[in-house]
Amino acid sequence: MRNRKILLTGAAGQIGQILTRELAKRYGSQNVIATDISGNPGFPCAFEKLDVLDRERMEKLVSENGITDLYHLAAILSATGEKNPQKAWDINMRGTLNALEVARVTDVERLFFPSSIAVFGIEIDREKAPQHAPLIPHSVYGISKAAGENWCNYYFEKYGLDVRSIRYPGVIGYESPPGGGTTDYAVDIFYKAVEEGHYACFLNANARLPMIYMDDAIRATIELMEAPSEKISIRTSYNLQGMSFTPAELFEEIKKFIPEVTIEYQPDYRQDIADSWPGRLDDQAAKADWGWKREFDISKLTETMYRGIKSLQQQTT
Ligand code: AKB
Repeated sequence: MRNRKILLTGAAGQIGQILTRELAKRYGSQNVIATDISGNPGFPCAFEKLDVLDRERMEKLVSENGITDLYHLAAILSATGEKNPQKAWDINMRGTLNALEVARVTDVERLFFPSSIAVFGIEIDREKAPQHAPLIPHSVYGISKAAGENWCNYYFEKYGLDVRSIRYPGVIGYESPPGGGTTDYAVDIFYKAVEEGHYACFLNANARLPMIYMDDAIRATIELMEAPSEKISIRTSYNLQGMSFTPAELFEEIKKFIPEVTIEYQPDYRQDIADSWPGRLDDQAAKADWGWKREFDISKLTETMYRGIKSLQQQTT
């Protein structure tokens, strides 16, 4: 295999910021190019502005820099997507097709596509969403991710493009802010608990959703991308399970660190999105194919988030 040369789209997003730093550490910052439509949040590697709808510029950046690994992260998430479904469809779908086409016509060897728990709908076993299930999503974001997964599979079958993908649960971390998702409450709650001692939650107390701590999500992504091709049996997208909890359960964990914290529940339109998502995923295929194993459970996550936010606070005071 050639030396890796990596380009990320949507690198300034919640996952992108952390993944870019990790890839720069692992492969050398001279081998990583971060791109985003918004500004550079301080990457340790090269940064280029890129709108993923601009296929010509994407192709130029990829071919001129001899990119081997393309991480196409740019997307509009579930909650923001519902406010402007046409725009979400354009960016998510056209952006993905541009990335697939650019990979096909250049020397890209591997493409990573982030999918989501949003691909599932209410018709499946939501206690443990199977790897292979009918995908009837109820949000425009979910529809675009389900279609994206199938396009990935198509490019693998038709063109032999080595496409790899994960269905991320809600990703929780303290070093980069989430942007416009339904699972964002699980990050917001920590900041509000530490800074204000109170949280108004936009989901119901009992809205159980799959979640994962950032370190596990990043490690899973890199492990999948580094796995030998013959180990990858799924070219749509792999289910990935970290942990599952409700807002009420997370609140109880946070209380162990901040006993005086209070919560109120004010479910809004995002509760409808959460109602259509599974509470847990069956990730047996990821375990069997490339050895996935989570490290963070709810108590390790809570302690890490609490201590991380506290230390950020101390650095700024
Ligand atoms: C969202 O809430 O939209 C995302 C996701 C689960 O894909 N975090």
